Formats: sequence, C-alpha cells, structure tokens
Amino acid sequence: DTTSRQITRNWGTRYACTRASPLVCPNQALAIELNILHRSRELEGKAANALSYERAVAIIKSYPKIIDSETFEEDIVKLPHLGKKILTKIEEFVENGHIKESRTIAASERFQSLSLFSTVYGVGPVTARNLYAIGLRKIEDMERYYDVPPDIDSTYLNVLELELVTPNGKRIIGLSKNKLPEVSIKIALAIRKDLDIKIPRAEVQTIHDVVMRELEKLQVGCISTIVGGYRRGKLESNDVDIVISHPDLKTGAAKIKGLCTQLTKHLYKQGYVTHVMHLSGFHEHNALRTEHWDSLEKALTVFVLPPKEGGRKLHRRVDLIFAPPEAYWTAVIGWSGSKMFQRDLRLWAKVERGMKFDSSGLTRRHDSKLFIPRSEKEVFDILGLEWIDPRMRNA
Ligand code: TTP
Ligand code: MN
Ligand code: MN
Ligand code: MN
Repeated sequence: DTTSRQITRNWGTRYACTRASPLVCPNQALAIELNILHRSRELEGKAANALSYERAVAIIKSYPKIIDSETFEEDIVKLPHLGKKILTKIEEFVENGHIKESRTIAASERFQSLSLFSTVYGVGPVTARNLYAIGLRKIEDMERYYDVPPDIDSTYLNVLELELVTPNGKRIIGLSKNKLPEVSIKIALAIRKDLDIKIPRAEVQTIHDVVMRELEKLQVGCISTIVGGYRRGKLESNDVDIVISHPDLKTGAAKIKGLCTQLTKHLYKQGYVTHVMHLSGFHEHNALRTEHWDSLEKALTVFVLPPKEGGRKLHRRVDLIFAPPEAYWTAVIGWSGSKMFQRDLRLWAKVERGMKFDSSGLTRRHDSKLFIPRSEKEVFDILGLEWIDPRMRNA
C-alpha cells in the first residue's frame, strides 16, 4: 500500500512532510537517546542546537532499517540534517547501545528538575530555569512556592469573567491579565495528578461526542475532527484536540464566529468545563507564544466527564479549535501535528512552492491568493506533496 511504499522510498528526503514517520520506529531506543539531547538543549534555552537534535530525531524516525555499522556507513552518513557531531553520537550508540552524554544528562538533578517543572501545564523552559535558580527541585517545592489551593474543584479560574473564586467562596474580581499565567500554573499544579493519567482512545471519542452534542444545541450542523496525537495513532493521549467548523462555505463563517466563547461558557455552565486556561484573543499565555501559533479561535480548557457519561471523573485537558469553512482542512492538518511535520510543511510551502501554509489557511505569497481546499488530500495536492497518512506524521 501507499504507506509502506512511502516508508521504503521517502526516508532520506529533507522535509519531514515528505517522509513517512511511524509512531514507533525500528530505531526507537536511539531516537529516545537523541531526544534527551534535544530536550536538554530546549530546557537550557539553546534553540538552534535543540532544533538540530530535533531534526536528527525526526530523520531517524523515518529510517526503515535497524541502524548497525553496515547501514550506518551505507545510508546514515548520507542523510540530511546529520552533522559531524550528531553522526559521532549515532556511531557511539551503534557501538555501545547508549550515548554517554545522554546518560549523564538524564541522571543529572538539573535536567530532572527542569523536565519535571515543565510537565506542569503553562511552565516553559524559562519559568522552569527560574524556579531552579531560586532553589526549587521537586514538585512539592513547586506546590509550596505557588501556594496551591487544597480544594481545586471549588476554585475556579474564570477567564471569561476575569475572576478567581477561591474555596471559601471569595471572589477575586478584575484579576490582572499578567497575573493569569501564574493562576493557571496553580490550577495545573493542583490537577497535575489527574493530567498525568493518559486518556485512552475510547474516552477521547466519548469526550468528543459530548462536546459535539452540546454544540449542536447552540449551532446545528457543525462538523469536527479529533486531531492531535490521537489522529496520529497514539493509544493514549495527553489531551483531546478537536477542530470544529461549519460545512457551508457561504454562511458558515458567520455561524462559527464567536462560537468558541459561546460553547466554552455553555460547557462551563453545564459543569463539563471546570477551568479555562486560555481563550483566544483573551490573554496570550506565555506557553502559547510559540512560532507555531495561528489566528483561529480556540479554547484550551479543563474538562470533567461524569462517570454516568463514561468518564472517570478525572480532569482532562480539552482543546477546542474553531475554523471558518474555508480553513477547515488546513486547521485539521495543522492541529494533527506533529510539531516537526508542521514546521516542515510551512517550510516546504514557502521554499519549494512560494506559498504560505498555516492552520488558518493556504495562500500564494506574491499576490496573497487564498486557496479553498475541499479536503485534506487537496491541501497536499495544492502543495505538490504526496499524501501522508496521519498515522505516518509522527516526525
Ligand atoms: P498537542 O495537543 O500539544 O500535542 P499532541 O496532540 O501532538 O500530543 P499529546 O498527546 O501530548 O497531546 O498539540 C496538538 C497539535 O497542535 C500538535 O500536534 C501540533 C499543533 N500545535 C502546534 O502546531 N503548535 C503548538 O504550539 C501546539 C501546542 C500545538
Ligand atoms: Mn521540542
Ligand atoms: Mn494533543
Ligand atoms: Mn492540545
């Protein structure tokens, strides 16, 4: 089939969006080892160096054979994105089954603390390094530092009303915008144990169905796709990502406008959404200010599904992304990931096609002509790319 043909043919190409990358690759242990080097550079704020390792991991993920001394000489030395230094690391792995620097870093207190801090939603490398610098090491240190409220379910961060309701019912109204990231971290810390429990596929589907059932009450006939890691075939997800639109190209845009806030408020009133971490156009959360952000309306929420609806009463992160009809398929692609696949999709569009791709649309650069793709496949066609199944976009 097409997928296995892509695996055998396209593994040496420069762009992640022209390669097929399975969830688990034949050289997974090497990928994990190199990824430690990527992560440590990222956590230390060394962006260019981090990207080199990230690209190395991505190209390894698409390589279909076991890397041994023979395939190393035959193929690996010719792969793009692998400089001399990284090749030495790979060679070291082939010889010893591990990379010494990766082992040292993984065992270091600094790497462990920074990694741990940044698992808390809203904490990026900069905050993690600051917390380490003032002496924090463990999650318990962080809980003390942020003074996490004991009863989080009666503590509501309501970004819709810009207020915080504390467990004893005290309302802090007019919370300043620059205080919000700190409050989101408090909440993320308090529900951290729930968020650490991954979401099985069946529960992702149930949450999606509940969201769409409730949305139907506000706006009939919307369409949706579950995106993110789920769509790339992950058996367990860290959150649920849903792209929503309306199929009518003429009237759909007006129907979608403002619907994100409306749905979030509705789900909040129904008790499904317990906390809102971010609502687009509202406050620009530090953690979200990345090169990958788009202009779509979105709500990053905390969601609880009651057991009678098939839930486990756990706090789950649910991201709702609203696209106007003409941007539906680009949004589906953009939010399906992976991050590296998207990065190279944008690069390919720009460098190879003179076009601009992001989740909010596909345009020609010289005259800003907007394309309106009717399917996901059509986006690939317009960009002159071979179809890559979502389960093969794990670069
Ligand atoms: P995430 O939900 O953060 O990641 P994921 O779904 O790939 O994996 P997980 O199981 O951990 O949730 O993001 C969903 C997709 O949205 C991601 O694959 C690519 C896109 N995205 C960006 O392009 N830029 C970003 O900054 C983020 C957060 C996501
Ligand atoms: Mn990364
Ligand atoms: Mn996700
Ligand atoms: Mn997400």
